Amino acid sequence: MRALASPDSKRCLMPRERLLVKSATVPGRLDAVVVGAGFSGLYMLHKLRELGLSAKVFDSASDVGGTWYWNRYPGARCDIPTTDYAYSFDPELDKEWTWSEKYATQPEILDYLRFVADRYGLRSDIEFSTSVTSARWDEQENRWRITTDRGNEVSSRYYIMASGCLSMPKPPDIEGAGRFAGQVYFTSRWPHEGADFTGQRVAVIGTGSSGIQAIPLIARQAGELTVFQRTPNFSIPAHNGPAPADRLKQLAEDREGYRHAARWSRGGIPTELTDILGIAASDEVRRQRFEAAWEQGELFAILGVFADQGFNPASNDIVAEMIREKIRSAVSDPETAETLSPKDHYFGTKRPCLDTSYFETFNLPHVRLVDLRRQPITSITEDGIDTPDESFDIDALVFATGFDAMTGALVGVDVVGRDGLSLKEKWAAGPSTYLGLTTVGFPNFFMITGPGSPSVLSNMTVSIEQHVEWIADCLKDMSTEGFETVEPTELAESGWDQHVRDCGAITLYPTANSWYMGANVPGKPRVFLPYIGGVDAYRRACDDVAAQGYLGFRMTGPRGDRCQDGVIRRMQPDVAMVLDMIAQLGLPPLDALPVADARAMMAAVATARPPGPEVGEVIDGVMPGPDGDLPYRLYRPPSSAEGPHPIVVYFHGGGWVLGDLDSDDPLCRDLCARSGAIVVSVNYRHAPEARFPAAAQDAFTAVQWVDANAAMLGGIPGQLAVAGWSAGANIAAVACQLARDAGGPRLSGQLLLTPVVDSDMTRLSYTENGDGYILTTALMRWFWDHYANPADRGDPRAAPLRGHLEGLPPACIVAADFDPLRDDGIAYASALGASGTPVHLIRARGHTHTSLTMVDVVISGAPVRAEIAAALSDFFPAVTAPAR
Ligand code: NA7
Repeated sequence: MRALASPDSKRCLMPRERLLVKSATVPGRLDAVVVGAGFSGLYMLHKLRELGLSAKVFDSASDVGGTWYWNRYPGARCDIPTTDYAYSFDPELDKEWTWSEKYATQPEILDYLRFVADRYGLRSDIEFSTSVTSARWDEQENRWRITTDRGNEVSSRYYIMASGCLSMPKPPDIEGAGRFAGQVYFTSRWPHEGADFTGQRVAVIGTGSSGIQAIPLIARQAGELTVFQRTPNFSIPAHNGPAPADRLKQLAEDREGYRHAARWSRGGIPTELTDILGIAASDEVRRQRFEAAWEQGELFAILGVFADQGFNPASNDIVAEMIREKIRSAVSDPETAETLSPKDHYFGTKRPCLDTSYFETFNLPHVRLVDLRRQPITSITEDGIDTPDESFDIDALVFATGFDAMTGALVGVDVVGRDGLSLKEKWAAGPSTYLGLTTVGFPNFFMITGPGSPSVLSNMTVSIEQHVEWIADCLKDMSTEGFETVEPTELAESGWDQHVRDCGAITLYPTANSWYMGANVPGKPRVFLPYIGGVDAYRRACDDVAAQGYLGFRMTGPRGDRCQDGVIRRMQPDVAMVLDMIAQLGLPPLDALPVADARAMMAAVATARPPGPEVGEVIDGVMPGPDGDLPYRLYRPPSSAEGPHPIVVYFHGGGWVLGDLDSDDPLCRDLCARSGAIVVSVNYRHAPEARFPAAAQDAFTAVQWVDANAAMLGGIPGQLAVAGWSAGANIAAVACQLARDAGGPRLSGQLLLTPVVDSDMTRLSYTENGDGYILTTALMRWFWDHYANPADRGDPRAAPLRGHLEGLPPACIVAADFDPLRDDGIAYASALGASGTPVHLIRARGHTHTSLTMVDVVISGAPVRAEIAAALSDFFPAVTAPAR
């Protein structure tokens, strides 16, 4: 082992760092106060010292350790392999500590943190057994005034909460909780001297991670053990033992490479992600992947059996059912097994657990499970626990009832920012943060692993290091540039909150009553608290913020202010993911290909996508066109919706060059199933074989034919609308103008999905989005060149925006944020509106030109398509749409 660093090593600053030294040594005046001496607080203190800043850490515990100081219950271990659950900032430190097991016990992790504290001489700046009770921002001084329960008051430039995500125990919310006269234990506040349950009648309330870890060990001692379970939890065997050999080998061969991979992984552990979809895999593949993950005994393995299990209920259920099977085979009594089998939430949406013989414990004759759903606790009494039918006399009661997670410790301190607003008040309806690190109204205030950061969904140590390093870099940059305060802007914060919500919304997580959702604490707002976009994506966002001059932060100082306002992530997360995946395929741009090859590529891509929803019936046919037959495909709504139905004539996208009846098939199914209308998708003639105005002529002819044959098609005569996507929306809009000019057919509406309505490619959306979102400016140019001569491009049959816009049917226009055609759509909506046409403009926030059509791939498109379908149904007010 290397000699311990001198506690004074912080004074040995490199010349560059000397610049950062503040006027630190005035008693009671500090550069930084940190709350908490766990993993976060210790590393934060170390970094602050490296910067030459004066800092003090306060912790209510009598030693370092944070969560590992308090959670001393029997069986307490981490549930991330300890090879990964360690600091990586100092390779020497990393090499000096060897864990004894795959999942280290609480005493060993606590020893590790003590070792770290001593190695860096951190204790001299930590005040133990001291809680920070309030922190108030002093507007005059630009400093925090911080008071402790020992009556100390300190003034600090920065205030950093390193108070942990699971550190504020949830107060017992059970009738009579304080009444029990025997021994009472909380897993989160276990006595240092331990507990001896030998021969006792013990009750444990709670079957989360803590309960599941503690119960098998308590059962070994207890004379009788009764477990009171409200919600059964998914748990997999930890298969604890020596640290995994493969990881040790990787670390030995390339420690830095391994740690780097962890930092840029999805969850903070280097893991190979699968692209196998549960719904598409064979039974054999499903079983093989599941059993391998089960054997591995790691949370990220079982959470990653299939790529879609976090999103797709059917895929999730495959994994869930296999776990339930395992529970049934482990527990001898079928009724107990059933009670232990989780069925009320999707696997992973409540924190899954790792256990050692948890389920098998219920086979022991002295262990009993009480299902609180069937037999709720009416009261805790002096002697035990009462339920409606039974009283349980006990000697000891263990509460394993969890925490006020993620926000409890933060609002537990009276933190008051600008204008006297407290953090508790600000967050009354749920937390709001920028990057989970900062929050508006609280200058120079940082949270480590706060809500809105990956924190509890990741390997905490990796997330902690990233936060600490980001904060340290920020303080360093501020100092270098002469700024004294930093605070996020409203715009940046609301943008981040939205992004955090968007990321959660595409997963199954918000469906569960979990502590991720604040649902375990009565009265707590139901908000999905962590950021689920991944450690890698999150780190990239934080880095981008810094690289863009601290985008979304206002910095002030004696030399002036700086504010680069903006939103760091506006794109829907699944759209960004799909774009990344497409980029990785390295496909050539369509506009670089001959038309035949471009068509072949599009067709090949289409074969790999999900088929879209079931509809009642699909019929292929042909209709007469101006120059030969036009193929069509008719989609009838699911049989539950009785016909006849309104009809929508639909034209596919593809720049007048690409596409066919198959290309938009999932979208047509989706529109049909959601709106309850018959969709007739028409394949029109394509360029360059048939140039302008062939496609437009075909569209109008198709509309006329469908109108004339509505009854034969199962439609309601006179209830006809047109729809299209992209170039298909172009010819749909043109067909409306031609129908008006021809005096019919009378159309009930036009649905224009990200339409081309003009040949002018100079609108701002072309500049902003013309490169990199599949439909590029170059591709639009390629389309136009194939479709229409320059001289024709101003013709209203090519550019309907330039036509007469009076007397047209009501319109629903969809404009996507990241689409070169966004402003085309908006311009058409406003021009139609100005001409007296009712217009419903749907802004597809965070979407691209193509993403809304990616049914069952881009999940965030589903609510937008629901809105589109509702607008489509509204074209036919006399007809009842199916329940949505
Ligand atoms: P958890 O995971 O929140 O588990 C708490 C357990 O206590 C859970 O089974 C709860 O049931 C149960 N509980 C809570 N309140 C009650 C009441 N009033 N009556 C009955 N049962 C109750 O906390 P843990 O300490 O186990 O684990 C926290 C995290 O630490 C863990 O996820 C790891 O990340 C480490 P519920 O599910 O709410 O119905």
